[in-house]
Amino acid sequence: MRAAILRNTGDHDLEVRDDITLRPTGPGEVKVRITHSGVCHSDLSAMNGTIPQPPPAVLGHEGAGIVEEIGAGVTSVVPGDHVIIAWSPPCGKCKSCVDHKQPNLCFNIMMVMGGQFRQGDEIIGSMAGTGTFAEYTLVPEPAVVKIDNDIPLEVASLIGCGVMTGAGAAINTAKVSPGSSVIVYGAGGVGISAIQGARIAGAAEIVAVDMNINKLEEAKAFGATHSCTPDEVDSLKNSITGGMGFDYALECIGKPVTMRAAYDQTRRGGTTCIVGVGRMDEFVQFSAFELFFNEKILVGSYYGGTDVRSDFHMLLRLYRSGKLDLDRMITRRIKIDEINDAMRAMERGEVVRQVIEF
Ligand code: PAD
Ligand code: ZN
Ligand code: ZN
Repeated sequence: MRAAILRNTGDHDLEVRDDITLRPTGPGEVKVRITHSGVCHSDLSAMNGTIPQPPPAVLGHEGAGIVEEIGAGVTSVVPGDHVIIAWSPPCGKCKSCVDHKQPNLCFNIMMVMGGQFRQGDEIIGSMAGTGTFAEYTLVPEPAVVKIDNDIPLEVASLIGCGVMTGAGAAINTAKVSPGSSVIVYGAGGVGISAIQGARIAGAAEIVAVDMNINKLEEAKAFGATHSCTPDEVDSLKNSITGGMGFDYALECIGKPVTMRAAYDQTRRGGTTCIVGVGRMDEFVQFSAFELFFNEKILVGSYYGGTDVRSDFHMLLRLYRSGKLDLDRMITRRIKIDEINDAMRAMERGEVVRQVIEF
């Protein structure tokens, strides 16, 4: 089958091959025919080493498709079911899942995912254990969430990462409250989803910040009430918040400079939510005084604080009722052969989401 592989960390291009196979479906596993995969910035970050991903690996982690085959003991899906792939699925039994009620942080399933692809005898890994830049993948049962067959699978694929992450960061992690002011750094797939999450949560003002001016109008179509480039933020802060700062700032880029800016634009006592993924060897500085003095809540958001078993359906209900716009988030539909062009377009900040159609 066809798949896009990262051969070495730092490679500029993925290798699109047509001789990749899957190992046989084992007990508790589900083989999925991937119909659509979104292209998330984290895939690019796996290529350049921002996100550690041992090569060789089939990239892609934002996918949906149709169950092809189930292993012994699988009960939640049957062949023909439509599913969204979850890259951090809950085991449902551990401390994270049960005691802490943070199933997004469960490692038990994630630890055993991956290693499903082969090129000849060579084992090929997969991004976050999922590898959705391939015609088929094989994952443990908790990593598939069954959805209704009438949901377009291209839309469903986006929920697998970017939409769940951004909307979940606003709704679950930051817990944006009605009538509040929100600033979102980055208007890519994750940032646009955070803007939509803030709108759904009832924010009064939502400021989108992006250095790419094409994104500024686009962000307004998804619910931003204002938009600006980074150097124009201070004047909007003054006019919207009287200089106090925003109730919530969500960073959806992954750079130290914008993480620091998000903290600075948060009002005293407000919430700074870091969604973007930066490098392990990059740092954000805070003075030892300001953390106490400002009493800001500084919180990371991993997969939008989601419980995929319920939140995917929550987002799909919002989509069906017209409150979450997913159709217009798809800037471009591509074939797997165009994946490297898609990465370049994302690097240039030209797109909200590109979806690979298999
Ligand atoms: P994207 O590339 O689609 O969007 C990023 C946006 O940021 C683009 O519109 C850029 O123009 C803009 N931008 C870049 N640099 C700057 C800057 N210095 N100032 C202003 N704007 C800038 O990415 P995405 O939306 O797919 O992903 C965004 C981040 O979220 C990225 O770091 C990704 O790895 C991360 C992510 N986190 C999780 C999680 O679980 N926390 C999940 C998925 C993605
Ligand atoms: Zn992602
Ligand atoms: Zn668990």
